[in-house]
Amino acid sequence: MTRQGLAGYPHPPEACLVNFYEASARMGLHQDRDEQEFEAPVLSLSLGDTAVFRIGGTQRGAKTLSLKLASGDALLFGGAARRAYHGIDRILAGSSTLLPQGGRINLTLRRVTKPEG
Ligand SMILES: O=C(O)CCC(=O)C(=O)O
Repeated sequence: MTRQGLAGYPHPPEACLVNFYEASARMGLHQDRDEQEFEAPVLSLSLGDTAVFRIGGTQRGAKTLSLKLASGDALLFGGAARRAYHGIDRILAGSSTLLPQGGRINLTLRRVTKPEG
């Protein structure tokens, strides 16, 4: 792996958001737009139970597609997908034994500020 790592972006992330999903948890469709730097992809790492993930376009109401994110999966929101609406429809309880109590952990690593220079 190069210094740019999975994200293919030459500056380190500045924040890691940790979400824990119990079996009944959902996350509605939203855009990640709190950061100042949109050239950097958001790197999403999934641990534990599989999630049914939904992603659409950059406009609310655009066509969406659904995919399963299993434990160990890494997903990059980069390029046009950086501002795509996305969310979690459901958690498939019991699909992983990684977390003894079940559930899912999602880590999103984010560059927040624009690099200087
Ligand atoms: O849990 C996921 O895979 C998505 C997390 C997410 O959309 C977010 O933290 O903004």
